[in-house]
Amino acid sequence: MGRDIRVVVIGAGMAGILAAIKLNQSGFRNFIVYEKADRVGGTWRENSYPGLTCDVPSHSYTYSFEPNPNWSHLLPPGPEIQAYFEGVAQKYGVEPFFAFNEEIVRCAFEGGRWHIETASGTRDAADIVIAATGVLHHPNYPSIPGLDSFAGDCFHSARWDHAVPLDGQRIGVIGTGSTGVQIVSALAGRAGKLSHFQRTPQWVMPTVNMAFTDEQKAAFREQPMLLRAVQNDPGYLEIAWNWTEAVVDQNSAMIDQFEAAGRAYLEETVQDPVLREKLRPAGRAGCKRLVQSGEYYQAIQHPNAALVDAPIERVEPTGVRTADGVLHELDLLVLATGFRTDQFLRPMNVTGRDGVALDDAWAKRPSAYMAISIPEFPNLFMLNGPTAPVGNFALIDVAERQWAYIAHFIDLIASGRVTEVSAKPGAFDRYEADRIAAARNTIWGSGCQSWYLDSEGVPSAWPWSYRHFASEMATPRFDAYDMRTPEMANANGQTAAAAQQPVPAE
Ligand code: N01
Repeated sequence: MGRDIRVVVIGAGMAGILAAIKLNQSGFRNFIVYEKADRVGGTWRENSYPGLTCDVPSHSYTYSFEPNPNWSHLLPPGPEIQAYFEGVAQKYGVEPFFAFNEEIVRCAFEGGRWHIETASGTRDAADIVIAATGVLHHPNYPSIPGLDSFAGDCFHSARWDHAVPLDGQRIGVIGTGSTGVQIVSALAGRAGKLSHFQRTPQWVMPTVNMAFTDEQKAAFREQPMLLRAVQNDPGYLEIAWNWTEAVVDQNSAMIDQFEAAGRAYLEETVQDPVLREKLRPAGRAGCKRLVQSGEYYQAIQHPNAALVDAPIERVEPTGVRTADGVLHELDLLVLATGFRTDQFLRPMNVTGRDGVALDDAWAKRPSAYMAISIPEFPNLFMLNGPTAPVGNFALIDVAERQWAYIAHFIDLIASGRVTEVSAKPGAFDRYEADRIAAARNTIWGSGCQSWYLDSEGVPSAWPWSYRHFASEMATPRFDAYDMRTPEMANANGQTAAAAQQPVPAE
């Protein structure tokens, strides 16, 4: 290392823990992870609703370097994932690098460094900022008339109040995404009456969440090769990678196969023809994120459960009034209404070179070259940032590949050969134009409403195959970056002109 650089990581979720471990392992000690909450875990800390389960297989939803022989199920329950992240942070000795209850409110690139301020007044200055702030964590509160007038308990699925009783209660759940489906599946046998308010029927893929036996877990513990083999299960990886090729092509045969499987499952599982038609999805499978559940269709047929597909007209003090005039009386109303996914990094006040505001740079839509770097925001690198692969894929693998890419730039800056790195505006513009063109042909652009879409209806997820993503992350195009050298800073002051620099040899 040529100089002792300081790195600030924002967020102690899955990606922030990864950054801390990788920095520490690479010999960096002058870094800190600011976290607004009081412990690690990100989305798995914030979500604690009944039935919370990851629909990516547990051994794939695992850091590559820290396999876990003890996963209880094929699909891991949320609390187990939270415990895994806490355990990994502890095992890798990165806890001393976390600063909890520190919400960053301002990040400004001034005089060649990032100046950081937290809500509690802490100030810091860093050479590099890693944004590991996550995607799905700003609750989307629906604007339903009268919502505030509800006299019972009401909360968003990511703000679960565990003091509120559930057994025997009249519970309403709004939303039929993965979250609403998991909550309804968990509560059907517990609620006195469960009303599931559906605006749009979903494609539901049958999934069996097999428990690992004690013998299997013992074998994983005793045979590291076996554990590695399960973690890198070629069968699962092939389906998952092929799926990423299917979703970027609206005419893919694989999507037809998934639709056939979803239809067959609906026919086989739901007896009442009226209910079956209410549940029948209209658009293409995968347009909204696929819901995977082996329990939901059974749960909604529970004698105490009802699917309400009449549109919600308003909320009244005693319940939800639907457009057919029916008042659904409730003790508890759960808003499983998703997240605001346009809020990357915000509400932080972020300004780049020459005071350019992130809100202005992203006035149209949040984006970043290769989902990593924004022109004129030097040395700011994002993990799971805008336009990164999302949707039915393991975000841990995404973040690990992104880290390998970002590490090249961290090393260059630490070597002292380069002081400032950010995507060139031209490279970013070409990336955006290609990305938007490709995005329109993805399944997410096939005509449904979902959190994948930006304000102009353009899907914001990585619109190419995962193989392409893996290849881009493995071989950064250094010539797409504006890299400033110490000589330029000396010649022109800290804000040297953005000349087309030869790429420093790796
Ligand atoms: O949110 P969503 P989610 N009136 O946006 C409805 C991840 N996740 O929390 O479809 C009535 O998918 C809305 O209706 P419609 C995963 O990436 C992962 O369920 O727009 N309804 C929809 O039904 C997932 O994709 C796991 O018509 C309203 C629902 O609310 C992401 O989180 C588990 C409404 C929102 O669905 C988000 O899932 C759980 C209104 N005013 C979640 N406003 C894993 O297993 C919204 N809706 C990894």
